[in-house]
Order: sequence, then C-alpha cells, then structure tokens
Amino acid sequence: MNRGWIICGLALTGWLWAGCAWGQTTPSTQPELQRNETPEQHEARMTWWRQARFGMFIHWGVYSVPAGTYDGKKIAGIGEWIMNRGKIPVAEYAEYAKQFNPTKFDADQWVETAQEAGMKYMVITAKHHDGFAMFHTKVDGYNIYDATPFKRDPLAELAAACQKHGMKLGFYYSQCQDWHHPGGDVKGGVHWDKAQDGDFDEYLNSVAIPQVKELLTNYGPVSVLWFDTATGLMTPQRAGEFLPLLDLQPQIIVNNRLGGGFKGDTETPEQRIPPQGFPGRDWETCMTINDTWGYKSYDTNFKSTETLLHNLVDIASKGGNYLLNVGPTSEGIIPQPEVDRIKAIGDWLKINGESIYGSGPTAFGPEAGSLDPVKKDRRGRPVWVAAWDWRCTTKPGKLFIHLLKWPGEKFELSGMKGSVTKAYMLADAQQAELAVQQSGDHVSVTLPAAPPDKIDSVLVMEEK
Ligand code: JFZ
Repeated sequence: MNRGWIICGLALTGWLWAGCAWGQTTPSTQPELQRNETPEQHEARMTWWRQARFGMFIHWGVYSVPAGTYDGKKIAGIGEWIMNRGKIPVAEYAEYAKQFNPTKFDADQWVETAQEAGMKYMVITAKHHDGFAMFHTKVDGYNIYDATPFKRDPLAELAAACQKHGMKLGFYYSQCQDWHHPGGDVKGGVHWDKAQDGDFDEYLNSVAIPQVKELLTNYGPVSVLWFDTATGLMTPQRAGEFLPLLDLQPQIIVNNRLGGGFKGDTETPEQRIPPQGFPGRDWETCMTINDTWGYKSYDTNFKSTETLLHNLVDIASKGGNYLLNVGPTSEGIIPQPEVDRIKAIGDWLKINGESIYGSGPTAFGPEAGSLDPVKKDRRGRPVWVAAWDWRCTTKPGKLFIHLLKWPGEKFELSGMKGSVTKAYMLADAQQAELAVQQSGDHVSVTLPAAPPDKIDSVLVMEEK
C-alpha cells in the first residue's frame, strides 16, 4: 500500500468514526485529532519552547545493565532495543532489574549538568519499548521502585530538582510498543515470547493510559510529553483516548508521535536536520551523541564538540530546537565524554547565547547549502548538499552571522535587505565596532585579526 492510501485510509477511518461515535451529539468538523484551543493560546503555550532552542534527551532504563551485551555477544543496533534485537525472553530480561541499582544517581547533578550545557529542558524516558517504568507506577510492579534494589523514584527526584533549578521537565512514553506487558505492540508485529500475546486495548486501558495519567498527575508541572513509535494499531479512536489526559497539564507540549492522525505541537526529525526546517510548524531534531540512545558500554563513537555545536547553530538557523541525547549508565552516571562535550557547548553559549536563545531563523537561506542539480536520492529527489561556512540567526534589528569557517580578513555578504548600522563580534564585551562597507545589498565587514572562537565566532550586524 502506498503512503497516499494509508493517509486516505486514516482520514476515512477518522471520518467514519467521528460520524458514527460522535455524530449525534458533537458533530466533528475537525479533519484530525487536535487540542481545543485558540491560535493565541497555542502561541502562548509554545513560547518557552521556542525560546529554549536546546534540550537534553535522556534514555535511561534497565537496558543500561546489559549495556549492549547479551549472552556474551555484542548486540548490534541501539542499546535500548537490546531486548528486541537479542530476542531476550520477557522473564529473562526482567531479571536485569534485580541488578539495576543506580546509587550514584543524583538528580540535582543531572539538572546542573544540563544547565551548565545551556540546555533549557530535559526529556527523560519514563517507559521505553521494554515496558519498564522508570517511576513508581501503581499499575504493576514492573518499575524501578518495586522491581529493583534501588527503591527510589528517579522521576520524582528529577521533578523536584527541576522545580528547584528552574528547569523544564518532559517525559518520553512508549505508548504503542511494549515488549513486556501482554498486548503491547511490537514493531513489525512479531512476538518472540508468548508472554507478549494479548489484547492491545486491554494493554492501553490497563497500562499505557493509566501510566500516562500517573505521569501527568503525580510529578508536578510536566512541560513536554514525548510519545514514540506509533504503530498501525494506534487508530484515531485509540489515540483519542489519550487526549483528555492532556487537560491534566493544560500547558504541556506534545510531539507528533502519538499516532491516529494527531499532529501534536512539534515535528520530530530524528538523527537529521531538515534542510529547510519545517515552515509553519515547530520542530525539534533529536540526536544521539554517539550511535546509541540507551547506554552501550562499548559505543565510543562520540560526535565532536564542533559537530554538535554546528548542529545546534544549523538547527537554530532553520528555526528548530536541538534535543541532544545522553545515555546514563546503570550506576546512574552520565558518561564523562558526553558531559565534556555538552559542557563545552555550554561554555560557548555563555558567551554567545544571545544568538541562539529566542532567536529566529536566517534572513538569507542559501548559506545552508543547496540541492544538487544532478544527484538524486533513492526516491529520485535531488540530494541536499550542506555548506558549512556560516549560518545566520536573527533577532529584531540584529543579524547573527555564525562563522563556522573563519573567512580571513573580510566577511562578504550579498542579499542584505536593510542597511547595516553597526557590526561587532558577540564575544567582544566592548563591542568594538568593525569597519563595514555596504553598497546596495552587498556588505563587507573587516574582521578582527583572529577568530574569538575556534568553532563558531559570531559576528553581529545591527540593521535598520
Ligand atoms: C525511536 C525509538 O525506537 C528509539 O529507541 C529511540 O527512543 C528514538 C528516539 O525513537 O526510534 C525511531 C522513531 C522514529 C524514527 C526513527 C527511529 N523515524 O521517524 O525515523
């Protein structure tokens, strides 16, 4: 079936259902599931998120115990999928919980690390596809409080720490896939253990919906709800059963992965930066620091600070947020190579944050690269060729030119609409004025002798 048909099918199912179930009392004219609010309320709800630009994703669970190795073998792929990739029986995987005792977990320290990295929000896995709750759920005993020697609720501790430090907190919740609870879905549909057999609606009603309700009730303000991997089982009707829960946290921002045609507030490109962003939609690229979300002891393929910072700037220049993942160990520690890199970004942000937080997208565009006139991808679309010389972010009356490659003596720019009144380096506290020559839409700025930053020196141009 092609995509068009799937969409038609969804729309038809939604329409039929809306017609049958609601038709008499509340005629639905809405083409898809959405929250009941005015455009003004929506704008207000998104404000902090648009300002934030940079968040910490945390994939933490029982999978940090095997940490990528099962039965003496390294299991390929992302660490939090080890139960699936290794086809580990449900009861055997559950045994890992008994070894999960992250006594070095310190919620305040995690929040402080995120703050030192300049991150404005954190989104942590409350339950991933393995079905293990990282909070003290009353749904059953398969959770970090009841099933481990740890006997603590890390989400409650994080919620308290976030409140104390003024950090926004969000929860990731795997609503469709659950490889532990009977009836939970498995992507691709193939069970490897009879214990997984069961009824999906029964799973939703006895596990997923009650747990999301707990998360939105017992942990104070929750700023983000991050659903994941909607499968075909998430019909509009089933997705619709989650929506009333959002009223428990009227300000919560929800991503686009619930399923059933619910668009949510944010697009979530994964491991990639869309060349032109998502005009008209809020969006957030989530990305691993190495090649896994959940901790794998032997994955040391960390991206460089330069790459990570360039990604942050690239994303901001296209109007998006960067949700950068860390994968804590089974002791409760964020691996040092990850801490080192995000703190280096924080050091840069301390000096250059004005060009990122609350900034708008580029006033130009072509600096990001262009579509190759000849090369096509597998689907026959032109290949995007990124350029990495500079990026632009904006604020009213100001252009921030991120010089990712130091151009030498002068920075030359075409396509300038306004007229430049002043130019200086953002890192220069004195804002010493740089010589500017403008003729028409062409601007030439004489740069200082040496770049203030090795990775990204920011040139500010004030314009009117
Ligand atoms: C999902 C999870 O399966 C994974 O373990 C991790 O939590 C990640 C953040 O999300 O994986 C996905 C989901 C969506 C896409 C790719 C991987 N996608 O849309 O391309």
